[in-house]
Amino acid sequence: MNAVEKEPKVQLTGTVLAVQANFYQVQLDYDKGDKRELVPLTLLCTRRTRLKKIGHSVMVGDRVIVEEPDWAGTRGAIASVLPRSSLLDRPAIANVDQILLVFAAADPPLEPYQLSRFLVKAESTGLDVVLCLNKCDLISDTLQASIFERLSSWGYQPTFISVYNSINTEALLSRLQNKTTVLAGASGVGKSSLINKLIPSVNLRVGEVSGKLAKGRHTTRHVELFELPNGGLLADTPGFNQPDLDCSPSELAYYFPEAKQKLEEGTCRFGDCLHRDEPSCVVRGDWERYEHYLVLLEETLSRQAYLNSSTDPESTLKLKTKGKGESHYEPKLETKKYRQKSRRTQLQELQQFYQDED
Ligand SMILES: Nc1nc2c(ncn2[C@@H]2O[C@H](COP(=O)(O)OP(=O)(O)O)[C@@H](O)[C@H]2O)c(=O)[nH]1
Ligand SMILES: [Mg+2]
Ligand SMILES: [Zn+2]
Repeated sequence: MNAVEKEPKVQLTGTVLAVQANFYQVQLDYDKGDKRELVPLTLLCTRRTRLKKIGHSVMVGDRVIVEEPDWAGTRGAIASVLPRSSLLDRPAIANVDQILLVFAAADPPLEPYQLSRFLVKAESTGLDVVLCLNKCDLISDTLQASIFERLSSWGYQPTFISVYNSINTEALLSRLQNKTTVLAGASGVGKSSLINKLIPSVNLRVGEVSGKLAKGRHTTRHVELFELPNGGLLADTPGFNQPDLDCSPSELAYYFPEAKQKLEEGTCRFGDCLHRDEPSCVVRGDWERYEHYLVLLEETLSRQAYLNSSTDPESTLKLKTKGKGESHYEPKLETKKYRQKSRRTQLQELQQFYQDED
């Protein structure tokens, strides 16, 4: 008896744009002039059980191979996940090329320490960082020039944009073309407005504090990659004003471009110099953000001490962080889950901190 030859499986590659329950929205790679032109561009997919068995997760941004798409129903199954070139944890997105950090030039006023913190967090991912200052319609040319000069001394050349007046938004779009970009920045700077401007079909709500902050409870905000009109993908991030720093004390200086430059031009006497009061240090000095460095250094040191203590089962200490990197230890609560300060309390403390700064 002749074995019936099985038809080869149809395989396509694509990118996961969104994950909902057990379904994956996959944007198929699109080749003009190819018969794929006839294929619907996004497929709703399930994941092959084999992938589940080997515990391979499928996440937003993943490049995947989709098998046996059902042309009529626009369904398919993810058979495998291609190796990732990068992996962000919060939000969880694979294969990101760059971070677009958006802050406002005014309203809310540009807060140097907060901006620094976001910049350091962005740099710590190792991805390229693009800095934009929105709402430039609200400031004078003179102020704009002085902000530019100041941030240049930090090692950044910010692009001033105005979503309202369409200033530099086209130029920005070209920097996003054919790349996967994650948008980050404090609440209220105009991130949702910018996405709406760049991708009119998206229509996000504006002027809304998103996520946990607004609702005071845990709402799982799912990440989604939006398709840019000229190619490329863009993801928003949940609204938060103080990103967690999870880098080690010794690497922190490298996330300040102006300090990194000093480390490339010279060498500290001690290999493990933390650039505080060690003799013959090339980093310590009169650069504007040195103070930010010291504050963030304390935070990374506290975090490291906490991590070391919590891997020790005998430990009964728990790290408490108070605003500007002041940390101390308190006896750990008996419960497994650490009791966290409410977001509202954190926000109030933060606001208090900024008021104190003025
Ligand atoms: N003056 C001015 N206001 C803007 C601009 N872009 C956004 N806004 C306003 O800033 C506020 C916050 O915007 P939103 O997009 O929700 O910020 P998000 O929290 O970063 O997503 C809203 O009231 C917007 O209308 C701009 O270019 N200029
Ligand atoms: Mg928003
Ligand atoms: Zn040093």
